[in-house]
Amino acid sequence: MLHSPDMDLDAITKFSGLHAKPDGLILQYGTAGFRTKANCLDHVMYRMGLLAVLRSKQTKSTIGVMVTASHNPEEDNGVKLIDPLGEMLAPSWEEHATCLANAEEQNVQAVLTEICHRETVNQQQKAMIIIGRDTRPSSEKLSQSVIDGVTALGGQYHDYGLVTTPQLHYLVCCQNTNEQYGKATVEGYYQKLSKAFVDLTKQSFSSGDESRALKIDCASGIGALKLKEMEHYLPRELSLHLFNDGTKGKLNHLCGADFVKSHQKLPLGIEIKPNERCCSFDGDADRIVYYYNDTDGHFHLIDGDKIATLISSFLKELLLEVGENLKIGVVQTAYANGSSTQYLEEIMKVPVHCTKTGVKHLHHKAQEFDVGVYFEANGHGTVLFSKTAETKIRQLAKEETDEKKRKAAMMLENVIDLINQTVGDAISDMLLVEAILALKGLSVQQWDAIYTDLPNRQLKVMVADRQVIDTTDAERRAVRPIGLQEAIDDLVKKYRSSRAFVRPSGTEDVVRVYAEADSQENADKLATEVSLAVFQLAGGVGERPNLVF
Ligand code: 16G
Ligand code: MG
Repeated sequence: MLHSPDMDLDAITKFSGLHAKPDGLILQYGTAGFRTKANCLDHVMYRMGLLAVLRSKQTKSTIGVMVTASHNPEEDNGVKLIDPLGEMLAPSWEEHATCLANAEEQNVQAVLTEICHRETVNQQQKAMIIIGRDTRPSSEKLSQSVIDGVTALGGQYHDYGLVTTPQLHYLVCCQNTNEQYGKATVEGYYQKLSKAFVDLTKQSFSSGDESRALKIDCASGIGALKLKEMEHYLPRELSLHLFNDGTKGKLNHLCGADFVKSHQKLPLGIEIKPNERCCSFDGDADRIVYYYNDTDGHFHLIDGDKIATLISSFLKELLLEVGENLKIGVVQTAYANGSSTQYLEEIMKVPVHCTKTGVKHLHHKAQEFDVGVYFEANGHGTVLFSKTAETKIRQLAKEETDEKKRKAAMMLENVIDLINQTVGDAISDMLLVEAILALKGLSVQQWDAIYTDLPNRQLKVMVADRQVIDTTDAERRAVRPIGLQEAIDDLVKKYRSSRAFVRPSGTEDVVRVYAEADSQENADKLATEVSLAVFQLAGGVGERPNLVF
């Protein structure tokens, strides 16, 4: 076995004993890091502290560690590592993370040594880790375990304490770009975003527009704390009313973006009048959905697809005015409503691409465009500008003599500074949406009316082993088990404007089923029939799916 002479093995072992792994517990670094009940995670936190040090040494950069379980129940927790430019951890390191988290106590050292060897980690290199956490009661102690891991391997750290997930991504990026991306403080984040927002909205707010009210359900999470801090930086014309602000109520319980999206109804704890514009954040403020109630009391959801459509049509207009042949593209997943894809492709004439579920896949694809807009229907998304596009836009904003063109470039420059390009960010997305609505003078109903969502239904099916389902074509078709796709194809044929797909969840032990059709009744029927096919062909357990709507 190889030894890394400079790793303080005694220190690792000593601390490791204080953060013992429960026997037999196996966890996976999934689409969003490790996630499970908070009381099973102490050893994982400690070990992710160790791993972050190795990753920092290898990349010679600051690495982030975020303690959160996002939209999961308050009793859960989780952890994810953030790579140098604020991106998700590289896939090969996800594997190391899984290996290290699952190693039995006596093998921890060997696994660390193996990772150092495989990744040629230079032990002499300094390591710097920055740490953040959400508002869960368990988060403070768990982030202390991360710190124990970092210090056991001689790494330095800065604990930012309570921050949103996207803020930590921002901070990592700032640290590794010599603060070119922004000042590496939470205040720096507020300053950068609010300045861009003020500049972008200057013309609309100064034209005597009355105050624009927005009601925000903060999921009783970190978003509330951070919005309260940020409010002082924002113009008074944007009046934010916070609900579920964490002073009472349980995190994510009957509220938050995930609840609103999946139940398609108002969160608890918010009071709204007809046609008032509202939005919900999730527990770590990296997702946002909008909604309103009409005068008949009907609830209308404006999900990630509609946010992407609003943003991309605004950007496309500006890009046309700038006229530099900068290409815009939209990236979605199979969950994107069929109407949104059709609208983007056929009416807006914007190329649309579909990737597998999970931010890292969308992010990766969006990097192929000059301007890549990516959003999941669940409200996670952002806009990426290529270096070339950014340079060009900043140059035009400064030097262009054609007034109209320069103004468009300046607005694009404001968008570049306003949008968090490291990851989807509820706060930054909200400010961009609010700016666009103000500039365009659009009401929430007018925005909603861009296109009509096809009725849809999502269901879960319990199976003995969800990995028996294998998919292709960005999860839109099942290749295993044999016969399942044919069964789905036959069912889809029975309904108009219909579509359905199944995929194993990356975060829960279930198979997810999605169906869309011309009416809610048909979408419900199709989803149920497809669930039954999964149950029969993929080893369903427990109760057989049946129509319950
Ligand atoms: C995670 C992903 C999210 C995805 C969701 C799907 C990140 C940061 N988050 O929350 O993008 O939509 O998983 O969950 O990548 P599922 O696999 O259980 O359907
Ligand atoms: Mg989240």
